[in-house]
Amino acid sequence: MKMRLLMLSLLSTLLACGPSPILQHATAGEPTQRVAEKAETRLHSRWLQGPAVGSESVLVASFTDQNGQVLTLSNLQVELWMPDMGHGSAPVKIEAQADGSYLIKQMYFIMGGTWEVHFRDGDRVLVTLVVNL
Ligand SMILES: [Cu+2]
Repeated sequence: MKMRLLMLSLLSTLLACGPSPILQHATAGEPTQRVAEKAETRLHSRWLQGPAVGSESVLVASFTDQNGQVLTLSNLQVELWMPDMGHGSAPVKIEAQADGSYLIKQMYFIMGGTWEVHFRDGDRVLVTLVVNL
């Protein structure tokens, strides 16, 4: 009995999704979370479509510094990446908006699982958005 309790508590420890300062597990109804690579860059994002497997997802994203000032990016690059399997997806389409935000279209999450959306300004990684599908 004691052994069984020990096993159970060990199992629940292994399965626990405790809060992590780096990677926070998504709560139900909110499949995305932000992982800041550079503390000074904040991502503000909103899904207009999806995120979904197998159909186009569309995201609006903007970036601010720690003071809330909108960052002007010279060369925003957005890449979908599936870290567990080491592959990406088709290139997305980025449209800069007049208010400093970006409309990111043609995001195709081609299979279920954990995806990362990498936002870079040129070679500099700004922030990664984790999407669990
Ligand atoms: Cu995959």
